[in-house]
Amino acid sequence: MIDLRSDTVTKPTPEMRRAMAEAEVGDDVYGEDPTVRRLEELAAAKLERAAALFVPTGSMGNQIAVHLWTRPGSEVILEARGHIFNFEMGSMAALSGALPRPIVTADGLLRPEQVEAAINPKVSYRTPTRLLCLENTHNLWSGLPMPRELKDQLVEVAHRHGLKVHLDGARLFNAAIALQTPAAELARGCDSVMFCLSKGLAAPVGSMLVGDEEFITEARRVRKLFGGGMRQVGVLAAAGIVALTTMVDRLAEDHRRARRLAEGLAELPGVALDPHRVQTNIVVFRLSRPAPSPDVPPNTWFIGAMREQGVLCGGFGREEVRMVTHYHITDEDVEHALQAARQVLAG
Ligand code: TLP
Repeated sequence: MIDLRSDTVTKPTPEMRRAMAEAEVGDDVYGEDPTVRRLEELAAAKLERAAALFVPTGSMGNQIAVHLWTRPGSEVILEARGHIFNFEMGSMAALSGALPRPIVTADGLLRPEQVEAAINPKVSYRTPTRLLCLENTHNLWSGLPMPRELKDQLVEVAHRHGLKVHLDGARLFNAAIALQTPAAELARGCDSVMFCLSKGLAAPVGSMLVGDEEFITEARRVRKLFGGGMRQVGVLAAAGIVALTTMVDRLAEDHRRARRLAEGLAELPGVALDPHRVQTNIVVFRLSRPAPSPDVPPNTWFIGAMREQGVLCGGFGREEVRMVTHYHITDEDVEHALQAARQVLAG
């Protein structure tokens, strides 16, 4: 099977497995795991921040930040197709009592004036707006990277109105490679940043939450509150260190393959896709033709037919299909997937 469902399916590299087997460990709830500490120092240094915290998942990292930057009954501004709003189980409401204020955009990029207009006035009879969440790269917008200049403008507006800014940088290093801008620059000004080790960087588990000392001290407390205090977790952190030190530069290969995939798909009948929008490792496109049976959503039909050809893809809504390139996807796999799509759409 050629698995294009997500870069989350990546398995640890041989070097990671070795590092995991040999990792020095201790009880991380007591702050005694030397490998976790090394990973946290490395992550903080990469983003030029004071401190970092190893968390089990990207979702937990995001939700710890939401919890710390909001109060029950306050609002969070985010892009309407963002992960925090769509794929985190309503946890902002369930865990923090916060209310999302989603903003619909035409291209996945929030504009400063849209954010400014969505901030409630500071009067006693309006819900306080406390947080702006950004996503770089933007998953559902075909992995769109957010340029540093736009991020700077958004941070400026948010801070001017007293909001905090959290960056969901699950794929921040993909953005850094695509924009040829250091990850630290893409994150600068954001009050907290989450990035994942377990996606394109191929570590089996784990994400990092990064910020200043005070934030990370509080984040450690909330991680325990959410049930994420882990013990001899250096075995996982060891893979994270290998991920951060050896797997970033090769992301360019995933981006090249995703672009090739997008260009091939865009030529097929029934595919609505602008390949120029694909700048990182995610290809999202709309199927503009109905399924053979009217009861089946077009993407469910397409995904099922692709599976029969040995290719796994993901779907959103009724019409959107997602294909993600990663460490295990070769040039031949891309050509095979294109051939499969050609057959499915011709038939
Ligand atoms: N994304 C997953 C699914 O949940 C959709 C994927 O396959 O892409 N932020 C962003 C932008 C993400 O894409 C994801 C995972 C997360 C946060 C959450 O990370 P995890 O899965 O570690 O909780």
